[in-house]
Amino acid sequence: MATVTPSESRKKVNRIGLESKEYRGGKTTLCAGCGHNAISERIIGACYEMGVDPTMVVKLSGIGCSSKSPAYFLGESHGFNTVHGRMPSVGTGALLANQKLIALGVSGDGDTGAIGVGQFVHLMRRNLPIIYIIEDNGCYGLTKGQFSPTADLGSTKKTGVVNDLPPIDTCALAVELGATFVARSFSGDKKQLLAILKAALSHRGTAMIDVLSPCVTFNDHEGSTKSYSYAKDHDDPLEDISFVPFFEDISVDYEAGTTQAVSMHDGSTLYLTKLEEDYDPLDKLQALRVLTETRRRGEFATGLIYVEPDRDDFLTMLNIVDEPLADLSEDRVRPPKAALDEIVESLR
Ligand SMILES: Cc1ncc(C[n+]2csc(CCOP(=O)(O)OP(=O)(O)O)c2C)c(N)n1
Ligand code: SF4
Ligand SMILES: [Mg+2]
Repeated sequence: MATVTPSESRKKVNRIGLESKEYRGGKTTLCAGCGHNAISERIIGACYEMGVDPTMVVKLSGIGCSSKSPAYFLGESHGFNTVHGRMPSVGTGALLANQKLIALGVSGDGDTGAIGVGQFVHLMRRNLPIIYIIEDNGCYGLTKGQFSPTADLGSTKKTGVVNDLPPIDTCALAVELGATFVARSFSGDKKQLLAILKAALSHRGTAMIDVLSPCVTFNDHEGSTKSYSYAKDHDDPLEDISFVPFFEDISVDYEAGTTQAVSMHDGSTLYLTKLEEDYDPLDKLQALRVLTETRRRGEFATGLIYVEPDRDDFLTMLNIVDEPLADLSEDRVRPPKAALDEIVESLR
């Protein structure tokens, strides 16, 4: 019989008997201070606290630094790093094959808002049971910082190029298209993001979460004392072109109903407005109004913006059998010859 040492008996486990470390993945290769790393930590925390069985999770992503991040959490789960912007269709296939899976998707603002916008639009309409996180840094981090479709109008790149296109608000788009759970948070707001992720894990339907997540390496500009170029002039190791500067994680904690100004590494300021405690997320018109009004003031509304808890999800609507299609024997998924003959005969 195995003996249990005192330290083993003291290990903290969740409701399915797993320790927090069993929800971890590989070591991150993203830049230090990248908001995406903080989001991975919250995903680990939410799955641990909710007692999610990691072996029943399928992690899905597209292409980008954000889409690499599923490698850094839930190492025991299934994973599919799809083609750029094509996570929704692969996720749909995975859930049709096995509707017992918990689908957890991570995309980027480029992956979702540019090449993947067509798939995103239809995913939001269908209410597939999937958590769809956009790690939103306003740029294509992996390909060195080009503007993405969520970049603010008038924002500048370090080359001085000005973005002259208006941004897509993915939350407003998702609400408008019929998504049944729409939230926004900031990678550095541990408490709020954890709460939103836990709520998303309890939702049956598409849970779309836009998480503002600073790219510390490319989303910067000249003149800032915290910018890449400033650091480059003041730090010898930066002679090496492959050097990526080290930045501290940005962390915030602010009250419901207040606006918090957050200084970003590039010297710019992000204004986050937390929804009031008595805000009613069931009211769709109010959700769209709040998103529009905060955006006009140059702020981002954060919190659970909209939820419609009772709508049938896509798999229920399709009325497919409860058993995973992947487990059905061939005679149950393939009509016998006699049935096919009957159909052909009826068409004569
Ligand atoms: C079909 C295709 N087109 C273009 C690319 C180049 N590419 C790789 S990642 C990326 C954008 C990533 O941006 P985002 O989704 O915002 O992720 P981030 O790196 O900012 O986290 C692009 C355009 C690609 N890999 N595949
Ligand atoms: S380039 Fe930007 S988005 Fe990519 S890992 Fe570095 S900080 Fe994160
Ligand atoms: Mg991006």
